[in-house]
Amino acid sequence: MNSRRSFFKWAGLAGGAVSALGVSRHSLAGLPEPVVQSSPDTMPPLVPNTGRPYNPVLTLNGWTLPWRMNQGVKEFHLVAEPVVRELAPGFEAQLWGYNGQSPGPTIEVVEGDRVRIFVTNKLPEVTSVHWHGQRLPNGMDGVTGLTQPGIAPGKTFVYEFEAKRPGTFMYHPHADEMTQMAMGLMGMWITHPKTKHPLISEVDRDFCIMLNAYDIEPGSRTPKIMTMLDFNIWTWNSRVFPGIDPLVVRKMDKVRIRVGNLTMTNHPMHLHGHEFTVTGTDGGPVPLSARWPEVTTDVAVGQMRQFEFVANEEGDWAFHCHKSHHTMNAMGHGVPTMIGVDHGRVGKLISELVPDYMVMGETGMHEMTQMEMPLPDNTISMMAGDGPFGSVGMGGMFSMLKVRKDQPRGSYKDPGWYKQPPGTQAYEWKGPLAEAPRSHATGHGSMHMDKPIDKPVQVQVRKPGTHSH
Ligand SMILES: [Cu+2]
Repeated sequence: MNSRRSFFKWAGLAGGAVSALGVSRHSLAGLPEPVVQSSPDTMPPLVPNTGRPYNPVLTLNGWTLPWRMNQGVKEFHLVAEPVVRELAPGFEAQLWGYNGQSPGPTIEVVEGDRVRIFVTNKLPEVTSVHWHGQRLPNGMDGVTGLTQPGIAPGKTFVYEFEAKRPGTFMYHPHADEMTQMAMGLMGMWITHPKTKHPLISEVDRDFCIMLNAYDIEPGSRTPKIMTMLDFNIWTWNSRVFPGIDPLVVRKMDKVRIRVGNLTMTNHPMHLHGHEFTVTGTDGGPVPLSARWPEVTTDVAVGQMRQFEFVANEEGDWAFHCHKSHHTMNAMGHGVPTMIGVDHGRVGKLISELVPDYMVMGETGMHEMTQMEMPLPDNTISMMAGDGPFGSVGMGGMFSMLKVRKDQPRGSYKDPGWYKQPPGTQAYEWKGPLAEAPRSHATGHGSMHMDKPIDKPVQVQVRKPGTHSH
């Protein structure tokens, strides 16, 4: 078996930007040459041509790490290193990642595979890799200080174990986790079943999304690592909308979406237009008797979920985290609520002190989606993304499921905007509007009032201190 050659070939397959120079120079006794990805584009699924066959996943705005077979062992090489990640066009961050990107490449293996992973540390401090959710020998669990010494800068450690159970997993450091995860060191791991599994469906499309979050001040490039909860950049695979690729499927495709959460909060993942079933959790496939249909499923911190559905409704369907602050980008945080505030006088008074003061948010925040406001360099407006009918008003953890009947099988090419059949779109009512009857009667409470209220009372509530950085 000529695994070195196929390794090289796959490196090429995984996208033009992958560099695997020098792979052939190394003998199988040496380290596999690390494969590096310089592009944030979604790479096509990496179809295996050595080892057991399986149906590969698609990592949105990500890629799968090629391997080499070495006497029956699948060998991977991860390099932990500083990377520049494009979070969306025009918005870059200095993160820590693996093999050129954050998150690191998805690792795909098959149940029963013997796996050997070389981990080289090019960070300025010790690291380790914990294989989140796996059954493995204690000494391979990657907890610095507890199961192994930390991997010092410049050193390479070897992890080796059998991928015992099929499912969706993650990998991340277990060394100065607060810093290293806030900087983007993480990745997904998929173990495919080795034979037909009664609880694991064969699907036409299998998507992978890692939920991560950063706190990056508008105009800067490096995440703040001390942040505990107040992150301002909510990402899928270290991308924000409109930088997240759509999930493109053919009508009637069976679709699986795998989600892992390494942020510091939970994310209710919500799909429009379809019901899905959670078919797998951290612990593996869910028994059939324990499954129920949903349109939103919560993914808590440190959890993995996989859910499935048949894409039988054509259209461009929103798919997003349902926490509305998580579908906004950096500029949307730390802005006071201004709804109902008469800016006329306030604005004038403030502009005397602050010449560039800008009135905003009086009628809500939608106006900000279109705002022609000078942004600091290297950031993105809080809610962006134009659809066929104007601004989508979304950022962060948002994308679309694009279902088309004429999408070629296996093609992930963006088909453009859905053309709604005539008569199937919400429309403006142009007829007369009747005044709705309103009741002005005092309600019946269990305790009567001494003196009836003769005019409406308005209450102004001012919260102590606004929430800003
Ligand atoms: Cu969320």
